[in-house]
Amino acid sequence: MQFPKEFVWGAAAAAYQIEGNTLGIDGCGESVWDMSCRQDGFVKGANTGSIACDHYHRYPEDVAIMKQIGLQAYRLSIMWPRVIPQGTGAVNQKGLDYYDKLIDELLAAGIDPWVTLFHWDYPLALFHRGGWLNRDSSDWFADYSRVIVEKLSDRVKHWFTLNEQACFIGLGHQSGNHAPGIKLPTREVNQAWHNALMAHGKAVQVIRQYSKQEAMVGAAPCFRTSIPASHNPLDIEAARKACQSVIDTSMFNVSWWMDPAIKGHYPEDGLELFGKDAPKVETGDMEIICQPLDFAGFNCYQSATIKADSDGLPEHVEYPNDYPKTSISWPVTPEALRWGSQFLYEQYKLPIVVTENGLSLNDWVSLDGKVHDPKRIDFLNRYLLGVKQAMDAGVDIMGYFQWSILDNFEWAEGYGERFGLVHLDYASQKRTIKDSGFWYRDVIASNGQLLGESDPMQHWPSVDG
Ligand code: GBH
Repeated sequence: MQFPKEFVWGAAAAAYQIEGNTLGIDGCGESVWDMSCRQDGFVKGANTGSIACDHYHRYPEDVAIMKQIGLQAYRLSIMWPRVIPQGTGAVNQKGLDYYDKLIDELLAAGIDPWVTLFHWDYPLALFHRGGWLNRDSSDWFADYSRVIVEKLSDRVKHWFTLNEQACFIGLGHQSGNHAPGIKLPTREVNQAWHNALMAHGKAVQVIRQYSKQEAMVGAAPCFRTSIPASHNPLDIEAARKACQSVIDTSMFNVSWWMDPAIKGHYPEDGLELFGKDAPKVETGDMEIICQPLDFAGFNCYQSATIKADSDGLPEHVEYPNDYPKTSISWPVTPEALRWGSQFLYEQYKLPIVVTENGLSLNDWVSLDGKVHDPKRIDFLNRYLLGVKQAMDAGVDIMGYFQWSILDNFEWAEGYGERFGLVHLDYASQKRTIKDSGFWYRDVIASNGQLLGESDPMQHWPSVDG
């Protein structure tokens, strides 16, 4: 099993999920997640991100663990209200210094920092000024981005603008189960969507203009992917179609994000589907949104499986009741990476970075003091085979970031879902590297040679019955 020499092996996390120390500590401002966490019943177990993994104080220990695992790169995010407590205006020097020190710590450990500007911790003060619905929101984001880029770009080369717009708009403003927890009519959801796309475009411009070195820029979207039920060309074509078109009014259609960002226009089928609820586009908007990118991020967890019906149209294949699922109840579908990467690459022709992939299990520390998580090893192995298969099929994949380095605050699910390579005892803040963490260390050290050669398509899971 040969991966290219330049293939990047990393892991990821996000500020609000690991840092803690949000509520006024060292001048940190509040985010919409701080607000939603206070709301009765919003987060399971009434958990909040106010302590989380206390990474804000314990980052030297965590970076040492990353080094022990041998990470080549670490994808982190910046908490906007930690740096600019009101979202715009005065900079909190302590907050900015924190990221400065974190970047230095990573570089000293030989780990390349890949920075996401926004991973959902939207400044509460800006939410009260209309948030993403306010047409000024993209300028607020651009101003914030400039502060970060001017401070860190002498050392940071790889940037992501927004993490999963489909989630922070779709789950945050449409279904309402993520912060800020509101349910807007479709028209307004789309306007917030459009403003977030504008924010993406302006942030790319800021990075290009103010970076102190040549920067590589992308975003980290998530979306509905599909796997063909068999290698029959009709099934493959149906899966491609299901993945590439706008099929519903959810925000999880890949082209609804990627077409504007990469091609400079909303997709026709989406405009037709949304009709009068489509975003209002002003002159010049698309030129801002559509900026040249260096790679396409891809957050990948699960996929639907699609076969061709008698007319060749996409038809969902239901997973049987006993189909393997993660603890959060997502189906285990390794080929999501095999086919998702290919469909994305065909459509947008950008090198792909797998910006997130992982699974939640109910892990615990065993009596021998270790965390045995063979299922996670198996899962990651299978999904990584999917990456390799896509590469063998000609898809350009630059690297892979496991989600996540640490067990952490899983948003509305609270601390009940553990995605980490490293176990967190939240009461004592003790870290324990799981078996999968040691396994990933060996995978990295062997540049992927350790992965088995088996073909997940032929062995498991089989939905053909
Ligand atoms: C990511 O969200 C986040 O970036 C990260 O912060 C989080 O901790 C991690 O994953 C684990 O959840 O197929 O149309 O039904 C991913 C959340 C999961 C949201 C899959 C969309 C299904 C979309 N996504 N989900 S669809």
